[in-house]
Amino acid sequence: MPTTQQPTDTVIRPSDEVAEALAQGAPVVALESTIISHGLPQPRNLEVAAELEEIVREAGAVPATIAVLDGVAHIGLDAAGLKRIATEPGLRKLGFRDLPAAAALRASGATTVSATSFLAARAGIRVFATGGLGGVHREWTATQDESADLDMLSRTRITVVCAGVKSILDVPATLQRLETKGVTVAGFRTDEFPGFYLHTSGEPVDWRLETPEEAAGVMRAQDAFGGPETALIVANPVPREEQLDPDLHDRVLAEALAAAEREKVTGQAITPFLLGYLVRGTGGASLEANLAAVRGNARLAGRIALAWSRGA
Ligand code: PSU
Ligand code: MN
Repeated sequence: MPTTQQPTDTVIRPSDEVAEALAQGAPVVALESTIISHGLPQPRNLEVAAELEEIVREAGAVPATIAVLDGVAHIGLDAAGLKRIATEPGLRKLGFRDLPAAAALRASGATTVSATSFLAARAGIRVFATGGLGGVHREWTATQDESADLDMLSRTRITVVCAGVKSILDVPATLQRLETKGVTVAGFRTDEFPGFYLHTSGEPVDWRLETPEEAAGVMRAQDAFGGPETALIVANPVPREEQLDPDLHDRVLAEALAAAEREKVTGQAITPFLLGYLVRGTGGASLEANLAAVRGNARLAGRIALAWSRGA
């Protein structure tokens, strides 16, 4: 039987800077691109893409924004790549399952948490920063819509720093799924699971980490136990003073959910639809809270990557 497997480097390409950092065991932080292409409005999104990379650098790590360009999964984008992600009309949103088709058909797209986690881990990156994870949608009993993020995190050895899961979701159901799937969840300096735009979702979290070194310790323990390659979720809340006003959040989210139902928005389109509705419906306040959360996550991810690279 002839082998049909392509060498990884034809489909996954680290930038020179990322490849060098990984070879030296230097800290690297993966950054997601769907938040840039589908999660944030233009033209702010391009500024944010650059800013997040800068935050990771200031923390002492090398940023690796991940996206698929013309069929190749790039681990680390240059300025032209970032610009394509932020501005290319009709850019696809690629989950893990879309990667083979995108590669074979030379397509381009931004990667979600599921695709980014997979690609980062394949490239040898252990720490990843995003905004809020995908999860179980509120209409799950009717639609069975559960983000592929959760399944991927149950079989990928990566640490994801996030502000919890998006508050448009069914948060308790999502936490339950993470428990069932064996994904380790810890709050960073909090006993409550963050609420993405909000400092807290009101749901408790079992483990609390105080320092990046403690997070790196959990990662080492994951490896020491071996077993299923599960993720570590470090849930890092947006500071209270930068959160979206909870009453405004609840009111506009209810409107957004009603609008999505009326307009029959489903599948991959639902998350960008709801996030976009919230930005407009809160006069941009949700955007500021989202950005504050993502910035904090990029910073903490950089510090965890540094602690991880320094070893025990
Ligand atoms: N975090 C944000 N904004 C986003 C996302 C995360 O602050 O837009 C994206 C991530 O890429 C996540 C995706 O994987 O939303 C979830 O989409 P879905 O619900 O269709 O799986
Ligand atoms: Mn979905």
